[in-house]
Amino acid sequence: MEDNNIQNPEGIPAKLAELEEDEFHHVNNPAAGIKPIVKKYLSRPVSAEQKNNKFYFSDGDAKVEITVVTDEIIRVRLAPHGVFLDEFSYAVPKLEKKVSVFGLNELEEEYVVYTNIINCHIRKTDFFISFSDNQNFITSSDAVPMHWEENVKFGGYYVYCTKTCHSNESFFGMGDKATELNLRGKRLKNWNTDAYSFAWNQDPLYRSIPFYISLNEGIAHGIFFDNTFKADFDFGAEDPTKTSFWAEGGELQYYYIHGPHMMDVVKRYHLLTGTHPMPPMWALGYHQCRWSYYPESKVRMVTKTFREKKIPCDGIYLDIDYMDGYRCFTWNRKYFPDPKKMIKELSEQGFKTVVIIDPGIRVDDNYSVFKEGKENRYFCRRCDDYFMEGHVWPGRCQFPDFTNPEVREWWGNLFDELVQLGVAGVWNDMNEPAVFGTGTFPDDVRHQYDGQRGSHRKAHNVYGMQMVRATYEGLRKIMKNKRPFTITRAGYSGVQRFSSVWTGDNVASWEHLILGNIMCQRLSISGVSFCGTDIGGFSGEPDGELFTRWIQLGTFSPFMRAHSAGDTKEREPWSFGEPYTSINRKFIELRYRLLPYLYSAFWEHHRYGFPIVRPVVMHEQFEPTNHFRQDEFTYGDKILVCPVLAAGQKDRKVYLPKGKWYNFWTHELVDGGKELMVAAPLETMPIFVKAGSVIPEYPVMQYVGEKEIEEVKMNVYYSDFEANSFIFEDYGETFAYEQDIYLEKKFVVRGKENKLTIQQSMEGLYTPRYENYHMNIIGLPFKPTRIIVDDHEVKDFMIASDKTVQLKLRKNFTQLVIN
Ligand code: MIG
Repeated sequence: MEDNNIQNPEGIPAKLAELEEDEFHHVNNPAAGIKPIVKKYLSRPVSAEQKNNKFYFSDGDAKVEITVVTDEIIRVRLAPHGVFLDEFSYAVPKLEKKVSVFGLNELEEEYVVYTNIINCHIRKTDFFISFSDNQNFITSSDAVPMHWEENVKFGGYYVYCTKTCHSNESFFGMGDKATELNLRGKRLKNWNTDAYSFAWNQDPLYRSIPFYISLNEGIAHGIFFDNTFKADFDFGAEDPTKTSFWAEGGELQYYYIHGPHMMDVVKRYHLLTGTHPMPPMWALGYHQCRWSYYPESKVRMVTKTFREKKIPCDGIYLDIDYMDGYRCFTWNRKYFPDPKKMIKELSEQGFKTVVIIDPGIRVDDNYSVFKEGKENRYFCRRCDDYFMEGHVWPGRCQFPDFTNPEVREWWGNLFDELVQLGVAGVWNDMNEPAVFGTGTFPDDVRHQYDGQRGSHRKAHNVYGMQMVRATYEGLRKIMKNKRPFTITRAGYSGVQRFSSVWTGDNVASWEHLILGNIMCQRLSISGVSFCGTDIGGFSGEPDGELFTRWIQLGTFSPFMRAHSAGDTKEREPWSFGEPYTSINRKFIELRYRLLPYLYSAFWEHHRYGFPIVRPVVMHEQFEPTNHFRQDEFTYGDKILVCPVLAAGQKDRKVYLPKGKWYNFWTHELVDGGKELMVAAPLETMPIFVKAGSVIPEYPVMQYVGEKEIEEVKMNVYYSDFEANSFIFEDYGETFAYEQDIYLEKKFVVRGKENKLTIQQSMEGLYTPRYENYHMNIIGLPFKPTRIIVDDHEVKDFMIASDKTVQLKLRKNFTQLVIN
């Protein structure tokens, strides 16, 4: 792109007009003027051919492949000179054909590849590609044909796709971008970057998720541009009538994913790239982190204070200072003389220990990890065959090539000792990869790329994902039937199959609280549901109010961890004194009370591809004003929250989607479809529950597994219509669910003026250990006189002072009728 006006070696300016295409020879012919590099476009398709579910069209030179993947997903690939690369993708592990009815029609003006649901049109005059639904509504269309541009720096092509952008079209997705939720008018880049203290609109950041959702005329579709090179997306920024995406190499390969609902698109994106495995239940609790807790006495002091102050916590983190000279898989014995003993004692107090790991391996012939990597040639090499070195925390380092399956296997096995010491989770940092000074690896570093070969230009964006994959797969093997916990900073589409993520080095400011809220919503609809921010802000100093508001957001982030940089003041939930400590405790307790609800939402994510956090626009995409709402979101599909994002607030405006909602704190029933002013002094935040919901609740515990659960509270929110709820239960820490050992419960709530019926049905092979439910019926509009459970009258119920109806029930009841 920068090389548009190339001059030949003698400095003669290009004379494009005088040259015919055939006469034109690049650098071999210094006498001739060199033609400026121009973009080349597909011209008219002259042939069409079908091979099973793949269709090939050619303009005589370039070829386009259209693959029908499912009824609603079609993949498009371009080969500028007719030769496609081997099928290979880190994002889409296997491309399964799940469609039976499809075919090709040739019409006068176009070819049409069709399924039962969608059509892909290839226009005969100019190779424009467009997609329509079975009502003939065009959802996506090329604004110019697919094109490419030679790049002399690497002797290959930049590849481009440009689509029509409609005047009211909105865009969502793209992972962790630090900007408004609606991406309309933005230009964004994907190139994983260590972005310490990133600013609003700073781009790129740590992850690359080349997937967006478009919303036009109320109809959604998605584009997943599966190309790992440095890539750009332009959502009507340069030209408001065009949406483009392009990459600095690789294939032009994208998936068209049909809606019409945003939720359909997101679910289908998950079908391609996978979902998070079920996390161990403890990983959904509260985590405490800092750079760094050391020595051991400090770790013990912090954990002890949690228990003394009765603030629940499950995870305690060791940042880089636990290592010996920052050498991965070693311990600083001065700070941690007996890690096994410490981890064991922490675990007896209910703490899981999570340790950090970095990709940089110190060049040190007395260090076994380096020695092994060196002997086996596991480290990345430059193309001229020397090992690549760079400086990171340990000093001079070499870096494992995680795109090599043998290296991943080796790396995975290195965790054996940490697991034997009792470590329960691994934090993968600096894996963009980050190198001091230069930022990252030089472009010419070579990667094995699972046998496909690649320079760093191609492997950069997947490096971090392959590191955490190696970590996860290794832990999974070593821990046998126990679920490992991993967290990563860098990632590419599909990283969710291996890890949770945090949004990186944010800042203790209100602006970053706003950003964190947006980024979690965005990550969640981009496949990465298990996400969270550094609560409190990594750099800088929050005051008590900001910290508490951040704890409130974190209570409703799928991953909840407070973290802070080493040069800041202590940052635990009690660091700001009262009233903050008590409010922080109250919200962390709320997190634990809602664990079975979050766990069920996680199952819906894992098994069915639903995002855990859902922006309002996903609930009501037909309402244009919702395209710009980014404060409120639902947590699962029953609870709507709206974090307070500014200082000094006592109330705030909240939009509720249509329907009836209960104020979580007051039980007041309100109508949605409008904005309300909601009280939000520091000790509370706006939380609403959809009428008709059944929300399971655990007793407050200081950590997961502290108590044997004797009964589960079931909060039933009366509705005068029928509503379904769903609850998932299993062992919480094994992979038995993969053998179908779990329980899915369904509740149907049906209310009338003077009658409420609740039905329960169950499916699955798991039996929870508790026997009873404590039913808590909220919002009943009549005074109950008779309660019948499975044909028996229950006399033993109570009406509490807040008018809720309380009773105990056997956990396997099938029908409860209240008159
Ligand atoms: O160069 O391990 O984002 O969470 O505390 C900084 C020290 C390296 C960056 C991570 C941060 C972590 C810090 N790391």
